[in-house]
Amino acid sequence: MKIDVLTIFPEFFGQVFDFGIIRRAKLAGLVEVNVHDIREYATDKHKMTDDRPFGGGDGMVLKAEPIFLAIEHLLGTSDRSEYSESVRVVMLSPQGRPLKQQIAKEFAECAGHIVLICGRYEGIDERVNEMLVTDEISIGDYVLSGGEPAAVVLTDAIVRLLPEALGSQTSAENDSFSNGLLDCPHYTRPAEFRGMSVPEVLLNGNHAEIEKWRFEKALEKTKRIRPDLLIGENGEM
Ligand code: 9D3
Repeated sequence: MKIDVLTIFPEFFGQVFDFGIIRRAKLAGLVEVNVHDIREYATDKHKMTDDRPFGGGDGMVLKAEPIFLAIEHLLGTSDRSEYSESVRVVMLSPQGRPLKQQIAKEFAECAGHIVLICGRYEGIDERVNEMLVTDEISIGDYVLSGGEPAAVVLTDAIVRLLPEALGSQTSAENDSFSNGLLDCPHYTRPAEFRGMSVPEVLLNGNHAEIEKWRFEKALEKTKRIRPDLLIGENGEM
């Protein structure tokens, strides 16, 4: 898989892809991640990447041309109907579909080349969305100052799902959300720490009882913190 990030702040990404699972996946040749400065595709003498909005208003809008030129350089076309089947051009924006584990899974399974466009300012020229973008994604209902942190989040969520990116596939299957529940509590040695003891059931070696305890704790925690995860799309429990 290849992931290209388009941003006006390339330095933001410094070493963010050089740790843990993403680092290992890169070293194993499972993924290549490259960050590109949109400014390098600006054609005017001041290398302008943004301009004032038509119709007036506060703030600046990212210009279409540098982003079209960057996509043409990376994909050979600026017409999304000509993209290969495995190409995704993702706009990170507050207007996007909220990111879910299922979306990361679909990208990990079906995408071979992903271009992430990081929005900024008051927005981006709409012709970028009309001609280049295949998916518009938000990472949640809160305001960021740009799409860069969202690009990191999405990259992490996708790369760790690539086959063989994790040491053992079982840990991906045991993740929160893959069974629709939050994770159960965990403990390690010592069995008593500053007067706080580990639940007895985890120490007795009865694996059927341990699995039952873990499921009950996960269900109890999900009901309390995230009851929305237990309700189906049609409102049933
Ligand atoms: C003035 C109205 N705002 C739109 C809701 C403007 C605005 C806010 C934040 C424009 C851009 C941004 C920057 N945010 C992102 O680019 C972004 C984002 C986010 O703010 N929240 C959750 N996911 C994402 S993905 C990209």
